[in-house]
Amino acid sequence: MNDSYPSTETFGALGYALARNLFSEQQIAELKAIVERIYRAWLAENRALMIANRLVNMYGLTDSRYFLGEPEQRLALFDWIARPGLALWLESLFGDTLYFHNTQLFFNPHDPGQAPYWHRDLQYSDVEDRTQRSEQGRLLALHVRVPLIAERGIALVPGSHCRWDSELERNVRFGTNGHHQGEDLPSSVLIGLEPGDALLFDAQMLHRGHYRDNAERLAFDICIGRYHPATASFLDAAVLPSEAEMARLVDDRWYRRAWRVAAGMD
Ligand SMILES: O=C(O)CCC(=O)C(=O)O
Repeated sequence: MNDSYPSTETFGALGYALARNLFSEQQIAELKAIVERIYRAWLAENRALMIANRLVNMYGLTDSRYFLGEPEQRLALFDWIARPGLALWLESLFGDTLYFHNTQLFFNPHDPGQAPYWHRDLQYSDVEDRTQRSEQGRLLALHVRVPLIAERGIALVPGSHCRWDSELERNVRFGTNGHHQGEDLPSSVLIGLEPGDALLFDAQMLHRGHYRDNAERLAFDICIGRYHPATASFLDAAVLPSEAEMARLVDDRWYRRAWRVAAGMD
């Protein structure tokens, strides 16, 4: 990446920012080796569930259960996530206020006919839609998408992080009044990504994955946020580094703040 961090002022207006070539080939290869090992372990346990429930992602890749006998690899993953290139970029946008919330890995559905779906992330939680709407200006839940394979890509509705749905968007998002969640939305953009790129987006903006045109997909999402009572309760301490592990990390700030959130101290 060149010397200035991208899209500082546009994130506020669009709800996303793209950093091309933020990571080197070597950095992506290191991450991919760790993520693929965890994905294989998860698949070995969850393949039937993945097919039956039509899953397109797994989460909690930093959970200590994936690192039994591999403690150094867990440290490497925490360091990879909070690496200076990423931490400094996010700090330039949001100050030193963020905490590490979780990770997710998005892959293609088992059924190639399965359609992707427009949503705002919290719609799959027990936080009521009207609370999401009224708290929208105070929520900051972010994804940093790190594609491990080139993908075309993810669809976003720019600006939808700071307004609520139009009638059409609402009907599409909930599949009501003859609409379905996979249909195209006007003014959406489809963003193609290459390994090395990072796409930062607001998890509460309208977004949809894109499965067709991608023979295979492996998109590692780092979930980072600012404390809010509606999202803090979803933080699982099992995905956080221990005190001894944090002492060995290059930058432990996102993780220390996460422990404060987990303890209800923020
Ligand atoms: O890429 C996908 O399949 C969907 C992405 C998504 O919903 C998310 O990152 O929250």
